[in-house]
Amino acid sequence: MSRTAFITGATAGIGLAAARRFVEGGWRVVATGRREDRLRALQDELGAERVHIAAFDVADRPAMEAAIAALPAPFAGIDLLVNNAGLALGTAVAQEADLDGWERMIATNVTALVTLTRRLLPMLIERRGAIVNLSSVAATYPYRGGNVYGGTKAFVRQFSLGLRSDLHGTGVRVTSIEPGMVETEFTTVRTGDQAASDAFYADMTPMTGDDIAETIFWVATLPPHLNINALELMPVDQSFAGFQVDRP
Ligand code: 8X3
Repeated sequence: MSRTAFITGATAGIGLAAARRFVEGGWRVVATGRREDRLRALQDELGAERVHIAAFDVADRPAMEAAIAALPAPFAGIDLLVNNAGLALGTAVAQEADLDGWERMIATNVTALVTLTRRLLPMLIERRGAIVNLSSVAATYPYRGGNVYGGTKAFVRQFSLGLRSDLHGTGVRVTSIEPGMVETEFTTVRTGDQAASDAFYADMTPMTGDDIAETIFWVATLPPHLNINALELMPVDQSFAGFQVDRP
């Protein structure tokens, strides 16, 4: 029997790659995101029998509720929630950062993620489903200018582990995926500057959305007695060594 994955942020990057990977693996996908034209293109590519699209901003709770209520029958039973939608805004140090950017990151990366999770949990428990949350290496390794972004991703990691505790005995699996550098729209969104993104990934080999999608698919299709609690990935060219010494 074909299973259904609900993937947020499916218009680009990891979410888009995951939608393709799950359909290729025989799943149905509910693909959500803000940009309807991109969702339509994805549905045209993969077929309406396999992909249901719902265009809404995850931070808009009434829109999220309406999209869930409107799921057509073949897509109404969710077996896997992939909480992928999220963003970084800005690289300024905390003392200079933009508060609106901070609020938006918290609204999307934290508030929307817990809201959607809470909303789908009864169904996921009923179906002995799974949750894959996209955290980041920034959850574990702080870096200059990472402040609130890193804080939101540490929340995602710890919330995932907390969910595991709460869901013990239900058969529901929960995983925190924590990637380092993945070349997607991530850095262009963060900096507002394609050239800055190109420079960030220059002269090294970053991971791709497909790399992470493959990992999510692997986690979701392991035998049901196995739970990957947390999984940290980096490109070989990236490392976490980063102490700074101030020598005035
Ligand atoms: C962001 C990871 O390493 O590009 O989630 O800052 S990194």
